[in-house]
Amino acid sequence: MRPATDALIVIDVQNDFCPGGALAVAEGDAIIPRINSLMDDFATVVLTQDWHPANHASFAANHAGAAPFSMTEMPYGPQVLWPTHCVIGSSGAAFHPALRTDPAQLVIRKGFRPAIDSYSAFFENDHSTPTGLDGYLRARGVTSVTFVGLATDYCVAYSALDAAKLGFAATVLSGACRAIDLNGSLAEATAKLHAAGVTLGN
Ligand code: VGL
Ligand code: ZN
Repeated sequence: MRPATDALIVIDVQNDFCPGGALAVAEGDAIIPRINSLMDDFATVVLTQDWHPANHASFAANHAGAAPFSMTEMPYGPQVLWPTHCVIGSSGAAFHPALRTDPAQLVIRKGFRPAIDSYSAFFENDHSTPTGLDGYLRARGVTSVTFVGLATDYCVAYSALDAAKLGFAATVLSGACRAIDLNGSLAEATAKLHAAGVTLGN
């Protein structure tokens, strides 16, 4: 068992990010047994859930003529236009059935505002609208956070970068994550994680 100051944050292990899902990450489901057993080592376990309304601005389908995986400009900066995924209440938005959810004390839902995407578990993509996770962890005395889940180069990386910025000791266990790797996004995310002092483990 890790010290009570350590939390495990499980990012977006949802059907739509697993094989057969709307935004499937290769081998996304392969990490689940490892994540399930890691949960036994942590007194604090948080799950995140990507949770978008059908009219969400990150969906290519909501931009006339836009192809999935193309880029657009949002008021807060560049944004990938994704295939429609993790629509609120859909089976694609549900946690993968093999993922243990009982050990989690908190589920953070993110990306529910139509006009703004939210990769990070801490802040939406404007880097200023909070999800509340920072306050929750601090109130529980957490100082160190370990990230696992999907996808390494988007929601996991953004979460770990924000954690480091907020002063938490942050670790990403790459072996318990899988990446989308769109146009070099995995190499870019890895470089940013190193530069931010995030520990990369296996
Ligand atoms: C994610 C793209 C869009 C993720 C979520 O969980 O990494 N990626 N929404
Ligand atoms: Zn999303």
